[in-house]
Amino acid sequence: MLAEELYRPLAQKLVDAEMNRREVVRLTAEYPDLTVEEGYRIQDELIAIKQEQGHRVIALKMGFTSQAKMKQMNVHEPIYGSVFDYMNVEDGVLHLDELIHPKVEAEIAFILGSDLEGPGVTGAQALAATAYVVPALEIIDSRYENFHFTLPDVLADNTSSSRVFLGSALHRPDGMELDLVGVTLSINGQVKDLGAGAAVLGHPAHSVAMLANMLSRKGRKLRKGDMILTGGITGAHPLSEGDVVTGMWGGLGSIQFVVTR
Ligand code: OOG
Ligand code: MG
Repeated sequence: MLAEELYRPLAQKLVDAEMNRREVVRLTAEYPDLTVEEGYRIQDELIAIKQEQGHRVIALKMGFTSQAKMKQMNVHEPIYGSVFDYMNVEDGVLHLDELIHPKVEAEIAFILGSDLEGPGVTGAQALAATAYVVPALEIIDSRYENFHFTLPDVLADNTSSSRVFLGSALHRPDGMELDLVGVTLSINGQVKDLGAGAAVLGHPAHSVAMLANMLSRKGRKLRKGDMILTGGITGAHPLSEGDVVTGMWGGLGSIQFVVTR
C-alpha cells in the first residue's frame, strides 16, 4: 500500500514534468504494486494541485474505450481523467515547445443538458441527457518516458491529458446515428487513420454512461453542462513541426490545426 504522505509528492512530480516538459520514469518502476485505486488517488491530488494554481476543469474524458486505443497502448480497461481550461486551444495552433511528445486522436465530445447519476445508467439514458455533441481532436502527452505506462501510471498522470481542439459547431444528437458517424484523421493531406463512432464501446453514448457509473462509485455524478470526451475512435498519431492536422466527422464538421515550435 502506498504510504499516505506519498500521494501529494507523486502528483507534484507529474505536475512538474508537465510544466518543465521533461518526461519522467513511470511510477510503477519504483512502486510496482501501485493499484488502480491509488492511481486515481494520485490523479485526485494532481487535480487539487492544478485547482490551487487557479486552473479549472472544463471537461471530463474517458480513455481506452476503443480497440484501436487499447491495442496501441496495451491497456485494456476504460479510464477517466480531467481536462483543464488552459488545455483548450482556440487559435488552431499547437506549440511543441509547451509539450513533451504529443499525439493526436479523433473523438466525439458530449455536452449534457441534464444531470446523469449512476449506478445503472444506460447508453440510451446518457443520450437522452445529452444536449449537444461536438467533434474533438484530443492531444495526449504522457509525462512518462517513451509514452510507456501501466494502468495505475496513466491514471496518476491524469490520463495523459494535454490539449484539446473542439469543433466550432454544436450538434443536437436527436436523430443522429453517432455510432455510424465516420471519422478521418489526416496529417498533411494524408489519411493516417479512420473509424466510426461505433469504435467507442459500440456507441459513444455508452462511454458517457460508463463514466456516470464509474463516478457513482465515488459518490459523484455528471451535471447539466458537463462536457465529456468519450475516447479516441482512432489510434493516436505523433506530431512534428509543420504538420497540418485535419479531422473530419460525417455530419459533425471538421477541425484543423497546425503544429509549430
Ligand atoms: C491515455 C489517454 C487515453 C483515449 O482517448 O483513449 C485517451 C493515453 O493513451 O496516453 O485519451
Ligand atoms: Mg483521448
